Amino acid sequence: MSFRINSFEEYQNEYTKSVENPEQFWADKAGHFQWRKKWDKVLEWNFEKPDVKWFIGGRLNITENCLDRHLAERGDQTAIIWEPNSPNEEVRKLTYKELHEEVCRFANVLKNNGAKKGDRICIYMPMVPELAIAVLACARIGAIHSVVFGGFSFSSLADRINDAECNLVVTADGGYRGAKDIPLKVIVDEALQICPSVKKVVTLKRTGIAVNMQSGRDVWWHDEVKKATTEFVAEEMDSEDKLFILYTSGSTGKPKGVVHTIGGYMVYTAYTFQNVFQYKEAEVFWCTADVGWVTGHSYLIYGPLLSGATTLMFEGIPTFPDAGRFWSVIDKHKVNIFYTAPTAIRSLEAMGLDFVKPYKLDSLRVLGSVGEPINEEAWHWYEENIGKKNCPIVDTWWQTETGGIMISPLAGITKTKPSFATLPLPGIQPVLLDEKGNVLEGNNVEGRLCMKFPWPSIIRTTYGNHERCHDAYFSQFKGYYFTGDGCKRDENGYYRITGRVDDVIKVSGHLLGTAEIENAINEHPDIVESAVVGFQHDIKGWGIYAFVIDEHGRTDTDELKKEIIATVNKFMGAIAKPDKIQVVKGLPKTRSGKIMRRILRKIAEGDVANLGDTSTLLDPAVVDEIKLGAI
Ligand code: 7RM
Repeated sequence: MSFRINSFEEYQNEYTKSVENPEQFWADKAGHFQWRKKWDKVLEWNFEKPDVKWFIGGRLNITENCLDRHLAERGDQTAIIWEPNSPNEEVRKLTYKELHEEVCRFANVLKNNGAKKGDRICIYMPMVPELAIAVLACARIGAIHSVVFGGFSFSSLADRINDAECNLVVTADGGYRGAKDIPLKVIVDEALQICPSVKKVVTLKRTGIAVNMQSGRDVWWHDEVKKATTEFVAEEMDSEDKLFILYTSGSTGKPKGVVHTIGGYMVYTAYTFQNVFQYKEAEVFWCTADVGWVTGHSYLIYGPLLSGATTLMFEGIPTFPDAGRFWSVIDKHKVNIFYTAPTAIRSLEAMGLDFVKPYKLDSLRVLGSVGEPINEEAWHWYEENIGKKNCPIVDTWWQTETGGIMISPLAGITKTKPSFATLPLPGIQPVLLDEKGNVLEGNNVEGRLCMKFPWPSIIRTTYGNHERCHDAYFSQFKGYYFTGDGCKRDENGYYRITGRVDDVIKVSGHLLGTAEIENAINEHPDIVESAVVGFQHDIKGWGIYAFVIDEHGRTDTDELKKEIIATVNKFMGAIAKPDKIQVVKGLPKTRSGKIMRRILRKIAEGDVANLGDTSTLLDPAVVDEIKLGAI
């Protein structure tokens, strides 16, 4: 049985096998990895609880599969190419042998600082090789990593540390992002004032800014690695032990800690990496996502390293020093496969072709898109100007909770169609349901996207609160995993994701809960109440529109708006900055006190003439006032 799909016919055969006998299918795939002990049973599942286990009884360490397994054959091959924020700083390259040594060394550092199997370790770092080293070192000692995106504020960081009760934080003094320096350690210090579980902080020196080191708690990365050897026997783990926690926004409350476990995640990320991108020996793969998001976990670190690939990590941003940076990096490192987000494509498209023209881009073979629907215009721009009509585009649909790509073309194998994620990968059984939960059979239908059968990297739980996992994903439609996305199936059975059907929005590719943004806004002492909705935005996909009520009824509101932006920055981070803030006297509510978001969405879209049924409004005058002040 082979791991790789080489033709559309093979895809169809594999798909059929995966549905007819999933256990046999995935056992064959899992057999391609190194296990200390093989599993006793492939799968047990129940979507009502939910309770899903894969490769039960299997024993392994994922880092032996990412690193040790490759040493004999490709020890001297580059594992990670690191491109710094500034094009003038030196590139770093780590071979598999070097990466193995550094991961072992840092595993010793973690152990020396009191970390052990099962501990939760928070990683809050810039995009430097040490971030990947820290992630893998956690996995090597059997600790659970929780990477927090470096753009989150101290308060979001503290929430995540507290939810997982992390006892160790790995950070850096600061990080470079374009022309900005982010004072990471200062943010960590502020967060730790309210995080009693944290006993140790390991800090990498990156920018050299002065930082405060609390004695007994804070140690420097460079001091610690000097004391550590490069040998570390990987901890033997159970297939269903937790590998990581990654926080994602939901429609209510604080972010949820999505939990992935080792065996299934390993098999699925490697399988999808190799098949979707059709990765070939010695190619350079570049995923532009930050490791703070799931895409960075699965397709910058784990998928490529499990496959013995060369993965490129970029510290900076697409527009620094200018909007040609992505294309210059592609030429510089002869990137073969490039995987980015529609929001980046659209923003670079808007900068004009002069930034693309100086570059050859002739190393490219495959282009990928992830994070949100890619509109046809951006798809064509990408295909013509970056791919030179010579590279298949894989529009990959998946989620933090799915661990890996679920619906996507296989590069060069599946016939693509702009704005369609096309077909489910082997092992994936999507269904579309109507609002009442009836399965929509056949083609040319549109409904809510659900999954009726588990795949190896499905979410196992939400950390510390299994009920929440049940409620968020397995309760709306009994017996199914519900994605939260709307979706169409066309006449050929191709899938097109239409967007979220709940109160979360994708802003520049970042998933944000409107409730979460409201909570941040409400931290402002003068804000009595707020309501946040999304509106369509040409570049970001969605923009953030906030309706707020000011306690003092201020009329000159410019100052208030600035303060609100600063508050959101402080309590969430710059990614949640509202694009539009409208100060209102009241919010449209039903008689039972529920905010009628449908109406606010229409107003935010500028569609005030079609507010729909407003008969259940408690006070229709509120809506008239909001309409007049709409931005
Ligand atoms: C990987 C990631 C998940 C949500 C998901 C969708 C949207 C992601 C696509 C897409 C249309 C795509 N994880 N989404 N990929 N929509 N086409 N190719 O993004 O947890 O951050 O977000 O993103 O709404 O539910 S995520």
